[in-house]
Amino acid sequence: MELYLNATSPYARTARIVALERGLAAAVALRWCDPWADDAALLAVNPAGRVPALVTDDGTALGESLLIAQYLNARGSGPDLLPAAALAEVLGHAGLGQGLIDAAFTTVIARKHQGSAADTGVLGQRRRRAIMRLLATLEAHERTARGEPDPLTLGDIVVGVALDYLAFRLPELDWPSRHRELATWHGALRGRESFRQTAFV
Ligand SMILES: N[C@@H](CCC(=O)N[C@@H](CS)C(=O)NCC(=O)O)C(=O)O
Repeated sequence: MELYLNATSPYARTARIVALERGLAAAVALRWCDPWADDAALLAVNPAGRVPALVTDDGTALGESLLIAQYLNARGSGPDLLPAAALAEVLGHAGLGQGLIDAAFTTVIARKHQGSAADTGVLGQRRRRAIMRLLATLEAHERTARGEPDPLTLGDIVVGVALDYLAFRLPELDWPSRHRELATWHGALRGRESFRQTAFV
Protein backbone atom coordinates (compact mmCIF):
# COMPACT_ATOMS: atom_id res chain seq x y z
CA MET A 1 0.00 0.00 0.00
CA GLU A 2 1.03 3.63 -0.49
CA LEU A 3 0.05 6.48 1.81
CA TYR A 4 0.33 10.03 0.45
CA LEU A 5 0.92 12.47 3.27
CA ASN A 6 2.75 15.51 4.55
CA ALA A 7 4.29 16.02 7.97
CA THR A 8 1.93 18.72 9.28
CA SER A 9 -1.43 17.29 8.24
CA PRO A 10 -3.49 16.14 11.24
CA TYR A 11 -5.66 14.10 8.88
CA ALA A 12 -2.65 12.26 7.45
CA ARG A 13 -1.28 11.70 10.94
CA THR A 14 -4.45 9.89 11.96
CA ALA A 15 -4.06 7.48 9.04
CA ARG A 16 -0.40 6.94 9.85
CA ILE A 17 -1.04 6.23 13.52
CA VAL A 18 -3.74 3.71 12.64
CA ALA A 19 -1.29 1.95 10.30
CA LEU A 20 1.33 1.81 13.08
CA GLU A 21 -1.12 0.65 15.74
CA ARG A 22 -2.40 -2.11 13.46
CA GLY A 23 1.07 -3.42 12.68
CA LEU A 24 1.10 -2.18 9.09
CA ALA A 25 4.27 -0.07 9.13
CA ALA A 26 6.09 -2.37 6.71
CA ALA A 27 3.03 -2.78 4.49
CA VAL A 28 2.45 0.94 3.95
CA ALA A 29 5.03 2.91 1.94
CA LEU A 30 4.99 6.61 2.81
CA ARG A 31 4.78 8.97 -0.18
CA TRP A 32 5.65 12.46 1.08
CA CYS A 33 4.14 15.26 -0.98
CA ASP A 34 2.95 18.87 -0.87
CA PRO A 35 -0.83 18.95 -1.36
CA TRP A 36 -0.72 22.74 -1.77
CA ALA A 37 1.59 22.52 -4.78
CA ASP A 38 -0.73 20.45 -6.95
CA ASP A 39 1.63 17.50 -6.67
CA ALA A 40 1.04 15.45 -9.84
CA ALA A 41 1.40 12.06 -8.17
CA LEU A 42 -1.11 13.02 -5.48
CA LEU A 43 -3.61 14.41 -7.98
CA ALA A 44 -3.38 11.17 -9.94
CA VAL A 45 -4.64 9.19 -6.95
CA ASN A 46 -6.84 11.83 -5.30
CA PRO A 47 -8.43 14.40 -7.60
CA ALA A 48 -9.44 16.36 -4.50
CA GLY A 49 -5.72 17.14 -4.13
CA ARG A 50 -5.73 16.43 -0.42
CA VAL A 51 -3.77 14.24 1.94
CA PRO A 52 -4.08 11.62 3.16
CA ALA A 53 -4.70 9.36 0.19
CA LEU A 54 -4.15 5.62 0.27
CA VAL A 55 -3.55 3.32 -2.67
CA THR A 56 -4.33 -0.26 -1.76
CA ASP A 57 -2.36 -3.27 -2.99
CA ASP A 58 -4.92 -3.87 -5.73
CA GLY A 59 -4.60 -0.25 -6.89
CA THR A 60 -7.78 1.20 -5.38
CA ALA A 61 -7.36 4.82 -4.30
CA LEU A 62 -9.01 6.03 -1.10
CA GLY A 63 -9.34 9.59 0.15
CA GLU A 64 -10.62 10.92 3.51
CA SER A 65 -8.76 10.12 6.69
CA LEU A 66 -11.56 8.34 8.53
CA LEU A 67 -12.33 6.09 5.56
CA ILE A 68 -8.64 5.26 5.23
CA ALA A 69 -8.51 4.59 8.99
CA GLN A 70 -11.44 2.19 8.64
CA TYR A 71 -9.72 0.35 5.78
CA LEU A 72 -6.37 0.07 7.57
CA ASN A 73 -8.07 -1.10 10.74
CA ALA A 74 -9.77 -3.87 8.75
CA ARG A 75 -6.48 -4.93 7.11
CA GLY A 76 -4.23 -4.90 10.17
CA SER A 77 -3.84 -7.07 13.22
CA GLY A 78 -3.76 -6.63 16.97
CA PRO A 79 -6.40 -4.90 19.12
CA ASP A 80 -9.35 -3.68 17.02
CA LEU A 81 -9.56 0.13 16.96
CA LEU A 82 -13.24 -0.03 15.99
CA PRO A 83 -14.67 -2.72 18.30
CA ALA A 84 -18.19 -3.69 17.22
CA ALA A 85 -19.44 -3.79 20.80
CA ALA A 86 -18.71 -0.07 21.28
CA LEU A 87 -18.97 1.15 17.69
CA ALA A 88 -21.32 4.08 18.28
CA GLU A 89 -19.31 5.36 21.24
CA VAL A 90 -16.02 5.11 19.36
CA LEU A 91 -17.38 6.81 16.24
CA GLY A 92 -19.05 9.52 18.32
CA HIS A 93 -15.75 10.21 20.08
CA ALA A 94 -13.86 10.20 16.76
CA GLY A 95 -16.41 12.67 15.38
CA LEU A 96 -15.68 15.10 18.20
CA GLY A 97 -11.97 14.85 17.40
CA GLN A 98 -12.56 15.31 13.68
CA GLY A 99 -14.73 18.35 14.39
CA LEU A 100 -11.89 19.81 16.44
CA ILE A 101 -9.37 19.12 13.68
CA ASP A 102 -11.67 20.69 11.08
CA ALA A 103 -12.22 23.86 13.14
CA ALA A 104 -8.51 24.23 13.96
CA PHE A 105 -7.29 23.42 10.44
CA THR A 106 -9.78 25.83 8.85
CA THR A 107 -8.61 28.54 11.26
CA VAL A 108 -4.99 27.97 10.25
CA ILE A 109 -5.78 28.11 6.54
CA ALA A 110 -8.01 31.17 6.91
CA ARG A 111 -5.21 33.00 8.77
CA LYS A 112 -2.75 32.05 6.07
CA HIS A 113 -4.90 33.65 3.40
CA GLN A 114 -6.60 36.52 5.26
CA GLY A 115 -4.30 37.30 8.18
CA SER A 116 -5.75 38.19 11.59
CA ALA A 117 -9.01 39.39 9.98
CA ALA A 118 -9.84 35.70 9.63
CA ASP A 119 -10.37 35.43 13.38
CA THR A 120 -12.62 38.45 13.82
CA GLY A 121 -15.11 37.74 11.06
CA VAL A 122 -18.37 35.81 11.54
CA LEU A 123 -16.85 32.52 10.39
CA GLY A 124 -13.72 32.98 12.49
CA GLN A 125 -15.81 33.56 15.59
CA ARG A 126 -17.96 30.52 14.83
CA ARG A 127 -14.84 28.37 14.50
CA ARG A 128 -13.51 29.64 17.80
CA ARG A 129 -16.80 28.92 19.59
CA ALA A 130 -16.82 25.43 18.08
CA ILE A 131 -13.29 24.79 19.36
CA MET A 132 -14.24 25.94 22.87
CA ARG A 133 -17.42 23.81 22.93
CA LEU A 134 -15.57 20.76 21.65
CA LEU A 135 -12.83 21.12 24.26
CA ALA A 136 -15.43 21.45 27.04
CA THR A 137 -17.29 18.39 25.75
CA LEU A 138 -14.08 16.36 25.58
CA GLU A 139 -13.05 17.48 29.07
CA ALA A 140 -16.33 16.06 30.42
CA HIS A 141 -16.29 12.96 28.18
CA GLU A 142 -16.47 9.54 29.84
CA ARG A 143 -13.42 8.46 27.85
CA THR A 144 -11.41 11.31 29.39
CA ALA A 145 -12.66 10.39 32.87
CA ARG A 146 -10.95 7.00 32.52
CA GLY A 147 -7.60 8.78 32.68
CA GLU A 148 -5.93 6.37 30.23
CA PRO A 149 -6.90 5.63 26.62
CA ASP A 150 -6.85 1.88 27.11
CA PRO A 151 -7.80 -0.18 25.16
CA LEU A 152 -6.99 2.26 22.38
CA THR A 153 -9.72 3.13 19.87
CA LEU A 154 -9.97 5.21 16.69
CA GLY A 155 -11.76 7.84 18.77
CA ASP A 156 -8.76 8.18 21.08
CA ILE A 157 -6.43 8.53 18.10
CA VAL A 158 -8.44 11.26 16.36
CA VAL A 159 -9.00 13.22 19.58
CA GLY A 160 -5.31 12.86 20.51
CA VAL A 161 -4.20 14.13 17.10
CA ALA A 162 -6.67 17.02 17.34
CA LEU A 163 -5.29 18.10 20.73
CA ASP A 164 -1.69 17.88 19.50
CA TYR A 165 -2.62 19.91 16.43
CA LEU A 166 -4.23 22.62 18.58
CA ALA A 167 -1.05 22.90 20.66
CA PHE A 168 1.07 22.91 17.48
CA ARG A 169 -0.83 25.47 15.42
CA LEU A 170 -2.94 27.46 17.91
CA PRO A 171 -0.69 27.51 21.01
CA GLU A 172 -2.21 30.81 22.17
CA LEU A 173 -5.35 28.90 23.15
CA ASP A 174 -3.26 27.05 25.76
CA TRP A 175 -5.89 24.32 25.98
CA PRO A 176 -3.97 22.13 28.51
CA SER A 177 -4.12 24.73 31.26
CA ARG A 178 -7.88 25.19 30.78
CA HIS A 179 -8.72 21.48 30.56
CA ARG A 180 -6.65 19.63 33.12
CA GLU A 181 -8.33 16.23 32.95
CA LEU A 182 -8.09 16.20 29.19
CA ALA A 183 -4.42 17.15 29.45
CA THR A 184 -3.76 14.20 31.79
CA TRP A 185 -5.56 11.81 29.45
CA HIS A 186 -3.70 13.25 26.45
CA GLY A 187 -0.36 12.91 28.24
CA ALA A 188 -0.84 9.15 28.49
CA LEU A 189 -1.72 8.93 24.81
CA ARG A 190 1.23 11.00 23.61
CA GLY A 191 3.65 8.57 25.21
CA ARG A 192 2.64 5.81 22.78
CA GLU A 193 5.23 4.89 20.19
CA SER A 194 2.80 5.61 17.32
CA PHE A 195 2.28 9.17 18.57
CA ARG A 196 5.98 9.74 19.25
CA GLN A 197 7.01 8.53 15.78
CA THR A 198 4.53 10.84 14.06
CA ALA A 199 4.86 13.98 16.23
CA PHE A 200 4.29 17.32 14.48
CA VAL A 201 7.53 19.22 13.89
N1 LIG B 1 -11.72 15.59 5.18
C1 LIG B 1 -10.38 15.33 4.73
C2 LIG B 1 -9.52 16.59 4.89
C3 LIG B 1 -8.12 16.44 4.29
C4 LIG B 1 -7.40 17.78 4.17
O1 LIG B 1 -8.03 18.85 4.17
N2 LIG B 1 -6.07 17.71 4.05
C5 LIG B 1 -5.29 18.93 3.87
C6 LIG B 1 -3.94 18.83 4.57
S1 LIG B 1 -4.12 18.95 6.31
C7 LIG B 1 -4.97 19.12 2.41
O2 LIG B 1 -4.47 18.21 1.79
N3 LIG B 1 -5.28 20.31 1.87
C8 LIG B 1 -4.98 20.66 0.52
C9 LIG B 1 -6.15 21.31 -0.16
O3 LIG B 1 -7.23 21.43 0.45
O4 LIG B 1 -6.00 21.69 -1.33
C10 LIG B 1 -9.82 14.13 5.49
O5 LIG B 1 -10.34 13.80 6.56
O6 LIG B 1 -8.90 13.46 4.98
